[in-house]
Amino acid sequence: MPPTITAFERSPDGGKGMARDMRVRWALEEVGQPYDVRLVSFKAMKQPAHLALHPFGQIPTYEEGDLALFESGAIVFHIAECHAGLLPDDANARARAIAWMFAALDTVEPPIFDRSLAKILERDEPWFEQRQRVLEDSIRKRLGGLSVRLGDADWLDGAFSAGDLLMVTVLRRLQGSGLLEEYPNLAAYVARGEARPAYKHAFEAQLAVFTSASTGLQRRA
Ligand code: GTB
Repeated sequence: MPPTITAFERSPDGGKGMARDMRVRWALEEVGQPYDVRLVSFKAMKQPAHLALHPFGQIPTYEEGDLALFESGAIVFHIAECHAGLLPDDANARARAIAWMFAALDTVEPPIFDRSLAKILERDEPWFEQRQRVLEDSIRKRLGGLSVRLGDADWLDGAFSAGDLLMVTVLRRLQGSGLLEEYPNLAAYVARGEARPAYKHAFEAQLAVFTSASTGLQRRA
């Protein structure tokens, strides 16, 4: 039985790959693992059946045999550990790739996500512009460090890894904001990630939730 992941039945982004099932789909496509997708509504996410899989009532989740996982980073890590292609064999290189996974989720993503959330939830607050500036300065600090470290390399540490996969999904959220574009090597890095066949397959699959009649289940062979 292939693993089953969950995704939004109707993602607020209309299928632009911003929801976090995208990184799990991409990882599965990179390693060539077929998977099923169960599409869930906002209401179903808060029901006991889904809460048993995800304590916070969110997507994505991952079920495989008697294993149930939540947290996109943990799921990508599990996929990378179980299949060749997303983590190097060399122990030190593997440890560094894992460090980049944490850096993406724990250091780079928070100010980027907070900025997006503030744009939705705090737009009418009198301090909105000031807070945006603070968040954008935090983002620039992260992008500056990342840009210097990447330099003119294709990927963060040698071959493409799960660290790059997560970092690209995090940085994508800044596309068109002007912030990413201030760092041309990072914009090119994101474009390189998006050009990977596995990324394209994952993107098309999540977009298909919107473009085809949804049956509540997707199968990716
Ligand atoms: N840390 C967890 C992880 O990485 O798995 C966070 C999971 C999470 O935030 N899930 C969101 C969710 O289920 C979807 S991804 N939200 C529903 C809820 O909390 O009730 C966040 C997200 C949602 C929508 C967009 N978008 O439309 O642009 C982008 C990102």
